[in-house]
Amino acid sequence: MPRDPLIGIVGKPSSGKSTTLNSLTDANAKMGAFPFTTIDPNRATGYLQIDCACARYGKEDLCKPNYGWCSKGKRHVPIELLDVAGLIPGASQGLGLGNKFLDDLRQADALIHVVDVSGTTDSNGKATRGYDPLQDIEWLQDEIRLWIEGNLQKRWGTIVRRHTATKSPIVETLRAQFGGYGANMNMIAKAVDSIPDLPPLEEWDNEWITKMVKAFMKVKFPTVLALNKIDHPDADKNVSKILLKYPDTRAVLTSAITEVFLRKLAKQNYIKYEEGTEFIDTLEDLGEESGLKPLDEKLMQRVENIRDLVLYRFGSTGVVQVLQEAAKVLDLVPIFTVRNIQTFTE
Ligand SMILES: Nc1nc2c(ncn2[C@@H]2O[C@H](COP(=O)(O)OP(=O)(O)OP(=O)(O)O)[C@@H](O)[C@H]2O)c(=O)[nH]1
Ligand SMILES: [Mg+2]
Repeated sequence: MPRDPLIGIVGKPSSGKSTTLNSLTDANAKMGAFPFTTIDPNRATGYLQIDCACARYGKEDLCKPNYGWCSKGKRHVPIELLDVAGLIPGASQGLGLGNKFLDDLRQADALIHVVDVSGTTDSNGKATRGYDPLQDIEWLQDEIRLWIEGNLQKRWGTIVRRHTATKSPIVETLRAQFGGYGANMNMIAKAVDSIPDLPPLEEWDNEWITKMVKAFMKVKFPTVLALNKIDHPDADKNVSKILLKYPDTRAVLTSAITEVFLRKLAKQNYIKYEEGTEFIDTLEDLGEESGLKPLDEKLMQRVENIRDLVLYRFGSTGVVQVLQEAAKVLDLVPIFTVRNIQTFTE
């Protein structure tokens, strides 16, 4: 079987990358209100929820997949998530933790860019107020592009000489260069085809190289924005600005910290919570037979706040939807294999 898809979680320090990872997986990555809490990447498995084929045949009770797991007709398909160190402006030139962790991202099939829309952290992840997160969206893409471009430009002379000597097609030459990012021939052909009037590679100047890398990034690292910290009062106006400026980007509103908290409460049997939904039930809602533990006043107040500020306003904490959006950009097609279509075994 080919490997599970890998999604890289990127963003500036303190935007909530590790919190997002923890909210989607059983990982326990360190989270902290100071930049560069994460240095070495954290990898964990999240589960994408899709409708399982068993439900179409009323075979939910028999469904015991070898791959992922199924509950009541909902298949949970494993997806690998990689939470890396924060990126800051100038990272491609080595600022912050620089290139090291960009290398960790090479094998990613898509990216989730976690943007802190509360405006409480500056571009370096330091605590502030009233920061405009709109700028983060652009410079982060630029840093990734400059990193790929830098790797290409270092060897450009040699690349062109070999390309000319071997009379290779452009896709072949680029395949050798972009192979390190796990790119296949199809992806490179798609990127090349997307650029109109592309001259022969020998004639490319820096502008053409930039165009090529941008096209390559679109294919190799399709990106979903997680507009995180929507529970913060300043988030609304920043979200509106971002959606207005980038109407075509895939963006999902999230409160990763809320999801982490709710999953924890559910695990400790204080609430019933269906991940990705707006529904939380407490002992008060469900009664003694639910087996739930009672919430003290403080916890009750927090749950009420979460209902008002996040769940009722936005419909959910958004993290499950982020994973679903990421799966969409990956163009994943689920295939349900069974040995026998009558008995649905294996
Ligand atoms: N209000 C609010 N705070 C959040 C949310 N998600 C994360 N935080 C807080 O933001 C801070 C940074 O979170 P992390 O998950 O450590 O951020 P990171 O992006 O992994 O940071 P680095 O590892 O330093 O790059 C922590 O204090 C979190 O509690 C959220 O949805 N809402
Ligand atoms: Mg982190």
